[in-house]
Amino acid sequence: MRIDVVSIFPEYLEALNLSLIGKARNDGLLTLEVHNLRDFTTDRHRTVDDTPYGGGAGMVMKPEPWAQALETVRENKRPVLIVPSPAGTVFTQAMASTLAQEDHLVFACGRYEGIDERVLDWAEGSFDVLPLSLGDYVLNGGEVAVLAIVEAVARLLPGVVGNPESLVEESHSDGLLEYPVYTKPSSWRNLNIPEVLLSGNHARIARHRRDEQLRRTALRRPDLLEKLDPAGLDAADRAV
Ligand code: 6GU
Repeated sequence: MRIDVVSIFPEYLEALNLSLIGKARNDGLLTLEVHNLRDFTTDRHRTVDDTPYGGGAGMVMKPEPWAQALETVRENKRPVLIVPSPAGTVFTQAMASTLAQEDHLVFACGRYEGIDERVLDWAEGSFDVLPLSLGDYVLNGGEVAVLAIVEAVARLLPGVVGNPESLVEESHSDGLLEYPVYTKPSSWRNLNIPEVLLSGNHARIARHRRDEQLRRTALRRPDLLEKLDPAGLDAADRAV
């Protein structure tokens, strides 16, 4: 997979050199380039923003540098152009799985007052434009969202996560939150792990974990339970 990120704060994206993503890049599983939007300006001051038409607070990102930057990174096919924005569709694990199948993702980091809307209209001609939000709160710019989205997508690429089984039993992979996990010692500061985990009875352990997933999801994320397909629940699930 190829990823290009365009930002006025390329240093923000340096975290993508670290850990699993950094290793995936070194191993050639992922090609990732960060571009400074100001390199695509033509004026002496490298101006990227201007005041909003119609008035109002803050500044809006000018269209010309964006068009230059996006034309430069596009190459030939129709990449997905992800525009992080609190006004986007909320990003989910299902979207991460879909995006992990793509050849080329381009991220356009705007400040939160936003990029001139015509850039997105124009980009529709040669990109699949996807405005994405991390959730219902406001960040100062798209960079932190790019870190989150790139990590969620890149860890699903073949070979990036050492043990692919760890991708199966994790939060959101089956529409539920993950069950709680424990390691040694079995008794710590007078707190004991659930007895069943020491039983060696794999069916009972699986049932216990499933019950914990359901309980935790009902408590913390009742909205996820509403969305579950009832056909995926067994009689024991319904009893929890
Ligand atoms: Cl993707 N961008 C910005 N600027 N703020 C956000 C967001 C994204 N998601 C939640 N808040």
